[in-house]
Amino acid sequence: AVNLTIDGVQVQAQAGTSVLEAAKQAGIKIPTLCYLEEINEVGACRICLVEVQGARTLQASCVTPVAEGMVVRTNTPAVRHARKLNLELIMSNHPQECLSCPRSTNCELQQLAAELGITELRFAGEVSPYEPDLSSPSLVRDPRKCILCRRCVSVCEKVQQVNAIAPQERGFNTIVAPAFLDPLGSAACVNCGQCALVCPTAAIHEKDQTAQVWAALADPNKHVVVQTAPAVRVSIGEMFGLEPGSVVTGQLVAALRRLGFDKVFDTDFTADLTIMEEGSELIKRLNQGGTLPLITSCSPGWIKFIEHFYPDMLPHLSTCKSPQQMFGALAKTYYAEKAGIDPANIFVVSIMPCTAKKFEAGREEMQDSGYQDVDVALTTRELGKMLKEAGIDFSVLPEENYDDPLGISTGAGVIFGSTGGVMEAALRTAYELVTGEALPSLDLHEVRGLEGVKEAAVDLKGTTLKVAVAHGLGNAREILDRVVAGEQYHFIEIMCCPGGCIGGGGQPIPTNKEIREKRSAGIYRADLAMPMRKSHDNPAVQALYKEFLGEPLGHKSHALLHTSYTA
Ligand code: HC0
Repeated sequence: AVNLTIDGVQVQAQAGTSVLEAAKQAGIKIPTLCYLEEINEVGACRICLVEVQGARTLQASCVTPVAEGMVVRTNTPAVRHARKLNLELIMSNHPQECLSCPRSTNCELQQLAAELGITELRFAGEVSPYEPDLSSPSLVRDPRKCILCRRCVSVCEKVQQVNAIAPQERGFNTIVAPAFLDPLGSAACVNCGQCALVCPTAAIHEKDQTAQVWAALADPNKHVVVQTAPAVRVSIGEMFGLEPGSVVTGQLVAALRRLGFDKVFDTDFTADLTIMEEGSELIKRLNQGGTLPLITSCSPGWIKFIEHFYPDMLPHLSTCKSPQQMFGALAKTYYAEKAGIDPANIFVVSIMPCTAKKFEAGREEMQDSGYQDVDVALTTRELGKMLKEAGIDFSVLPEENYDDPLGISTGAGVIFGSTGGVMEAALRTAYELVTGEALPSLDLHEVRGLEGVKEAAVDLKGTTLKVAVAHGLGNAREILDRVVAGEQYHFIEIMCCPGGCIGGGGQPIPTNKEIREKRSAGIYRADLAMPMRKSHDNPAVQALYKEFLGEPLGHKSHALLHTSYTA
């Protein structure tokens, strides 16, 4: 350990720790802006400056390692003056649009300006020459609001290993953008939105589609149905001051009803259905031969990633559409028939923790009902905004139940929202289908948790199924490379975002490791509280097969619930 003094306090820290982290451990808060623990430690913004005795200049504490005998001061007139000046310079070319900005009241720049006591704009400078980029189906890049902190670049490069954006040009013209300043919509961006999640300002945010939903809700000719993704029920509460991971399923249903949706359904229903289809596909590939390992296909950022970067591995993907898309296809066929409503008048809205779901909903293949299966996919954040606009006080809502039949689900559907959940749900069903016996324990702890790559071997009474789980595309690469190198697996779950959907790019800001852990714990609590925890026990799914689909992988399933991929 290294001994140093920070603001007169004796501090011990591990060698290699930054002064910023050492101060934090000692209870001393140094303000930061570009810093993102373990992801973006670049010293770009110069807000975390401190005085280090003996150094000629102030030092950026996020990139200055502790040293034996170091004497640090974090709160001197020189430090305060320099931080403030640096922030004023960052603000000098920032649009003064706080009142109408999508990140207003949840902007780190705004908050920091308040914390550092900036009360006037002394340097109204030249502004950015770039226009917002609206080309992506999922995300809006607004370079005018970019403070060049590099957080988005680092998360795209290091966590997702996609490298869709990087700093381009020089000096005042520096811009974070795809290579050759291509529009984001034609770059190899997978729409995951992890950039939007870490952006301190509104330089990258989701494409706001709330106006389309308001319009549909106000249209008397439209029958507007909504589905809620598994991960939204453990995060939406955060937008109303609740603890991350609070399970608010019933309040979410009540809130959506008050917004005016005609039916409130659940993506968990089609998550259960996915298990029936994908489980059957796995068993078929195991028994009759077929490309193994089978890899899950429900995460649209992951799908775009494999299409761009590993196209020769596409035969490994399950042909199952994601639960969001299965829902859309069934809402405009099965449900339309059952309810006697013309599918042309049904408007399907999804509430997703995800920005890539917007892209997925617009994919050309996703029209098997004869219409665009899902009309609009909103993020958790967009729903939060709509509820606020409608004056719905989320925290005092009663708990209500989903509508029948597309709102009935099991705990297996809920756990889709956390990394490892699809695998665990699939094994709960596959084990029974193969062995004819119930799993000794429904909880598969080996595939839970936030470790990047998880592996397990499951004994199916005679056959050992080797499975793996990855979340975050950097980890996906690692597992794909293992497969290419000849490692044998039968079944792999890949989710695009760190933590799975609970850490999705459309989730409330902030989303960090600690918050992901709390949301994940919420998911497993919600699973435990469900009366049924295995997808094949879902009576609404059983009825769907009996009344409409026939059997898993049957003719109708093939037409409505399965898809193909583009290299
Ligand atoms: Fe997910 Fe899904 S679990 S991708 O992580 O499979 O977004 O929450 O809705 O579709 O169900 C996201 C979350 C979903 C889908 C489901 C899957």
